[in-house]
Amino acid sequence: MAAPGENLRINSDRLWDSLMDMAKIGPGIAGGNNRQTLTDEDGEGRKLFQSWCEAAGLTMGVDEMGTMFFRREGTDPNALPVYVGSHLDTQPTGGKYDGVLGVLGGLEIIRSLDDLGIRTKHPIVVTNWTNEEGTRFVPAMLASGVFAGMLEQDWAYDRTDAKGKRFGDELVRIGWKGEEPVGARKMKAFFELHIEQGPILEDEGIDIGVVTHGQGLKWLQVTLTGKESHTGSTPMPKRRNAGLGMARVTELVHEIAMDYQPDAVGAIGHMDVYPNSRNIIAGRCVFTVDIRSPDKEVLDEMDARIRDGIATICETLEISAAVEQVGHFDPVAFDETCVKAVRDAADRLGYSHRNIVSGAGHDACWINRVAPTAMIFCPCVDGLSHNEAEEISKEWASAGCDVLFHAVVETAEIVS
Ligand code: HGY
Ligand code: MN
Ligand code: MN
Repeated sequence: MAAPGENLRINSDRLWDSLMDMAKIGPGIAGGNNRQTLTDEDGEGRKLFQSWCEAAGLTMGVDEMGTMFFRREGTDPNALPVYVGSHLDTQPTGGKYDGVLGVLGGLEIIRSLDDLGIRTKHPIVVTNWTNEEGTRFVPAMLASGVFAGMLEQDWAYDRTDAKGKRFGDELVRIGWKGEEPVGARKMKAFFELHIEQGPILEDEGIDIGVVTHGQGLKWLQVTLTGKESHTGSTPMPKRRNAGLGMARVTELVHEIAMDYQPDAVGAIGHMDVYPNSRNIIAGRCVFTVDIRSPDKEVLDEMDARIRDGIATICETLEISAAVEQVGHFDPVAFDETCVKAVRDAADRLGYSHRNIVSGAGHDACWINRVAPTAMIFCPCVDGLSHNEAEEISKEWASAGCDVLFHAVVETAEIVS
């Protein structure tokens, strides 16, 4: 394929302005965003994105999971489109760039192609995947998982949030349940630009992460059941303390992850205690174990050791446990041709780059199962993400988007 011209660059100011305008929707309390999936704020962000895409002459399609597709025609309408995108939903205390950079970076490519009057053979489709974060409705990467045929749509519709609201009902409520069957769309390739969400690129002073792999992930939802009783009058030997159990499992997960350094990670970020009263021994605790590793065998071994450890803790404390796997994908190796297009683009544009494995999960990890897929990382300040203080520089955003531009246009084949 003919590589795009040296001079192809996106409009850095316009990209940055669009990021700042989107960040005004669902503002957090500390400078970031709270635009959780299928909330009114998510609906507002979707409408703004739709208005920008339609102003750029794109035609919208929405599938039954609410994922948004905006198509720029190619010269060959039958050629498989090149997809580009990420997610607009955020964590409850999320940053302005996680996911959003990849969606608005895709739109910036379209806007730049129009500025330059460039046509491509293959259509290009900009995508906003529903519920990448998985914080309001578990699991993460829900819509892309259904699209890839790895998660059942009805099961997805029945996922409920902490207030018992159903995913399927909320999708209808905000008016974004589309008509398209999920997964019907076929892709020539999918590219996702994302912030690294880790410290490597910034620490090494490197502009671009050429993402070769994504680590595997397991989310285990654990329910520990003890017995509510008075914190003052219940003798210590008679207590069945689910809260103590959760504390010991938290330590266990950390210790097991530390056994597989430097790559494995493990933590518990979601914890609910019932009845959560200051003077009642916790009768029930519900929490989610998040373990990850680039090595499938390690991930499975950690899973087994954690389940065994929970059983031992329950026996000692005379409490019971239920463990449900609510999220999982195996480690991912991205498509070599697409990864090469990313690496060659960084070279051509003169940006420093290095291979990198993604610590976070992304929609690309699922889409890689149904289409050739690759990711591009840009650095983020202190490697911080899933924190309202998440920050990137305009230069990093532009460099990442320039590389995305070249990789997408090379794959979509410039015609004129
Ligand atoms: O959990 C993840 O890795 C992603 O940020 N949803
Ligand atoms: Mn993300
Ligand atoms: Mn995220």
